[in-house]
Amino acid sequence: MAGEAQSDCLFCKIVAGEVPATIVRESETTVAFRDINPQAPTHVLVIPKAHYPDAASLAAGAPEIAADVLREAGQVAADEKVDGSGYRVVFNTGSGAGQTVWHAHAHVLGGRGLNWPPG
Ligand code: IU
Repeated sequence: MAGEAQSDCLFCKIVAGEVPATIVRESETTVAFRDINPQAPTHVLVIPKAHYPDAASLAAGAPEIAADVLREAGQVAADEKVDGSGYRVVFNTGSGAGQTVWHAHAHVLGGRGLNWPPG
């Protein structure tokens, strides 16, 4: 069923506390933790606790949780004090765009200059 934890999903395991992560924020519906391979001084992932494979399926299946993810991404930026200088919220969607983990997640990147267009 949509949203149910998947036994083979790394991020579901982080939500369940079965895999360690450096958690920086948690809400009723979301968890935010530091990316293990940071691409910027601030690189935090915000994920829904419920399992949806990507941002589009999250937005279609649970739009209120998608809004929670975006709100928490903004809170992470404020907590990390990168909101003043500018930051980026990215949902890689599909392998061609670099998605490697099939549990929806927002990358919150900041603390350095960010080029446009992205690579
Ligand atoms: P992507 O958009 O699906 O490529 O992002 C997945 C991210 O998850 C990527 O930046 C990884 O460094 C990150 N990550 C992690 O933080 N912890 C893990 O155990 C694994 C991946 I595997």
